[in-house]
Amino acid sequence: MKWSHEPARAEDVPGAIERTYHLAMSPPRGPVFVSIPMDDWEKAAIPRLARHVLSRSQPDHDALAEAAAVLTEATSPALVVGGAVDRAGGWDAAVELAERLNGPVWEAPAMERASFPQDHPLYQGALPLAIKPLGERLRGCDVVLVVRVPIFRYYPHIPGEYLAEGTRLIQITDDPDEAARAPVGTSIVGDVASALRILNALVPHANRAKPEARPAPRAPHPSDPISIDFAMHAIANTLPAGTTIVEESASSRAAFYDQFCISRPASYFATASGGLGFALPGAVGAGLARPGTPVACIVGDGSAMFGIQAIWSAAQYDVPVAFFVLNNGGYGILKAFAAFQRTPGVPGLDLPGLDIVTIARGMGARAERIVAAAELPGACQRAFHEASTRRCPVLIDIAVDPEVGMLFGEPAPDTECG
Ligand SMILES: Cc1ncc(C[n+]2csc(CCOP(=O)(O)OP(=O)(O)O)c2C)c(N)n1
Repeated sequence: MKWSHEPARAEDVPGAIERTYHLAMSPPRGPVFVSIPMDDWEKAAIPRLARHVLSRSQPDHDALAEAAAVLTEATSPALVVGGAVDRAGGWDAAVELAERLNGPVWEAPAMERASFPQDHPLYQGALPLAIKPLGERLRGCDVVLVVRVPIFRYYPHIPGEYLAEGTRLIQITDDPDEAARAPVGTSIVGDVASALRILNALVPHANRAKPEARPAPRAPHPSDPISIDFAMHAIANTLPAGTTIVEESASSRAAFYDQFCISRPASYFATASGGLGFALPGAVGAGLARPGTPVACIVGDGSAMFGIQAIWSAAQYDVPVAFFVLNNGGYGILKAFAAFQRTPGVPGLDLPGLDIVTIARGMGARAERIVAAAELPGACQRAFHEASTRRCPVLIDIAVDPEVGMLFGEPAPDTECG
């Protein structure tokens, strides 16, 4: 919460509401809370004129000129983009800078939006969500420019070096708090899109060899039980043009990144923090905000239950979202996490007795359950078609293989806090 406030006098309420609005909308945007005592509404307010607050702040030019010089002289620079680049309207500027550097581009771990075309030859994928593997992934880069990325988000604790020796990190962020708490590097605070444009004017096209392209994703074959790779593949291959994707797929996220290719700004949304319950209402919000365009919601069965009533809202407001529930019958990621932490058999991680199709129908959606891989592509097509022609939510409950892999492929290192 950026600010929380209760006005002392009734006549201060309009000003407080306006203040919360301007504060919420100033970078870094975020929630603000104002509490209004219940009898204040009846009091006469002091009239106020509408105001504008223009809160875009320019980053320090000298600091950017120095960063540009460091990037120009680097032998193997890399760019890491965070979701807020897209939010700031910096997608094209990020592509231009990457092409000037001719270096690899990664997305931040657990990004909430895509900020770089994933079919671009410089794109390398998302960084891993743990200290040691992330540091190792960036090993060999002498300068890493991270743009509007918290450095970094980590989930399992795998101790190691934040960055390999010899790697220098420069962060650009519009969030002074993010800059202050970063464990490594130099931070430049200011509007991210402006910073990228200024760097583009200062950094010449480099003469470096192009980094190796990342390996092409596997094309999975249909098999029963439905593998998570095939489920993602089937959904990705039936997406209508211009689909907005809202995703909360926990243990299936790696398969999502493999099989989907986000190549347009503002077309992919996920939770920024990992708190569940974002995807279903987020997808309905996207559908309301973008009438007439397709919306796909890709969500785990556990995550779906944190916001399941959003289906009712979609039905009531005729929002044509196609919901795809990856149903592995439990909290797969937590099972993987338990195995990773050498504590297998943690109770309470199964979700038996849930009939998501009946729940969805009960709230006004059309819904079907798919257990055979061969039937999935057709069901995905039907979902998009029915959602758009009938203008209603459609849900496909996909019974996927409940087997989940180990996080990072092996148990946590045997350390005090690992
Ligand atoms: C509000 C909230 N409660 C609990 C958690 C802990 N949590 C993280 S992932 C997860 C399970 C997600 O299950 P599901 O969506 O079925 O995906 P799966 O892990 O099976 O792929 C839980 C409960 C959380 N992140 N947020």
